Amino acid sequence: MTEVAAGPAHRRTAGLGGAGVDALAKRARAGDPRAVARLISLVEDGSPLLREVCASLVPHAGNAQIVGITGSPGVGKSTVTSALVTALRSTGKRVGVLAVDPSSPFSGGALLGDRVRMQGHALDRDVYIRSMASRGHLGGLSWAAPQALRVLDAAGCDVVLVETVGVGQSEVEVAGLADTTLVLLAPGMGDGIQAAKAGILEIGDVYVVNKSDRDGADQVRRDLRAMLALAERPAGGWRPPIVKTVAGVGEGVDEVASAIDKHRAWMVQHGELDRRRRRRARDEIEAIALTSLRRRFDDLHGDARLDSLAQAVLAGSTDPYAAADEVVAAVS
Ligand SMILES: Nc1nc2c(ncn2[C@@H]2O[C@H](COP(=O)(O)OP(=O)(O)OP(=O)(O)O)[C@@H](O)[C@H]2O)c(=O)[nH]1
Ligand SMILES: [Mg+2]
Repeated sequence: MTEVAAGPAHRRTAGLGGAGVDALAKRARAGDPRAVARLISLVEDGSPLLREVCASLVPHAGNAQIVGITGSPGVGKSTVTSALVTALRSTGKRVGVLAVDPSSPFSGGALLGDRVRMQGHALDRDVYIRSMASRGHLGGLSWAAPQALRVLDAAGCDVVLVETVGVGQSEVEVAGLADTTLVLLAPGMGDGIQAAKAGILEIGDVYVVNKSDRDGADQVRRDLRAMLALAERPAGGWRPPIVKTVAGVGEGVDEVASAIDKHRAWMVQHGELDRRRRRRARDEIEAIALTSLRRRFDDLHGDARLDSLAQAVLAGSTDPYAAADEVVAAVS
């Protein structure tokens, strides 16, 4: 593993002009872990240099296979991720791991456990591991994660595993980032009910029943199979397999890797990979556009403008629609 850790923001960006960004991008493409780390820090910080970073990386990205890994807290995502890294490395692939925490405003602390768990890869130069918090960024995960993925992609990773930490919308969000989404469940966690509630029956391409050394794994699999049979999926579509694992000892992990490969082959054959990537590019453009409009609005003292428009609406001299038109015209 190459720990591409973060440093203080001012040190990360100091001395970086246009030429600096290009040189940095070039070094990252050559696989220099410090350059990769710095570029991801720029993403985390929402640096104004991101436009240049993005422009110089885009022509070199698009090769990595992005695999999202999601599931309830403690279900075994990091353990499965680490075991998958081992499986992928044994086939000579260069691997990136991005652990994202969309709910936490802090970077590092909450993910320390993951780093410890990943230490089996500590000496491997062909594994990049990075955790990233979205820090309440405007646009959040939808905005920052694609850019971090692009850095790892352009740095030559064949596969990038994205683990989301936290609960709530993150499951659905990670599915939007990935070519293939793994949904993990485990016995004894009430995961069957959670699956139905969180909408993960629609997002999984491969389901993994981890902790299969515990009682109840077969029941989880049966429940899941029954629920998947009822979930709405397009006819002739991909039928997600259910794989049992004991991730801590690597059991079933090769089957997971092979299910990921099969899903990829199916997507290529059916044009689904292109469709997903196009949808992702659309989402990214939309997120950047909305963020930039919002920023412009704030720069134009949107609050003060809103106050005076609100006064005008209350005084009856304009109506909310006309007032909104004025705001939109001011930022476009
Ligand atoms: N019995 C058993 N324990 C497991 C298995 N896989 C993981 N664990 C244990 O489950 C605990 C949680 O595993 P993690 O991999 O950290 O789970 P996670 O989903 O990444 O957790 P968060 O990132 O905190 O949401 C750890 O103590 C693991 O050792 C398994 O197959 N069987
Ligand atoms: Mg974890």
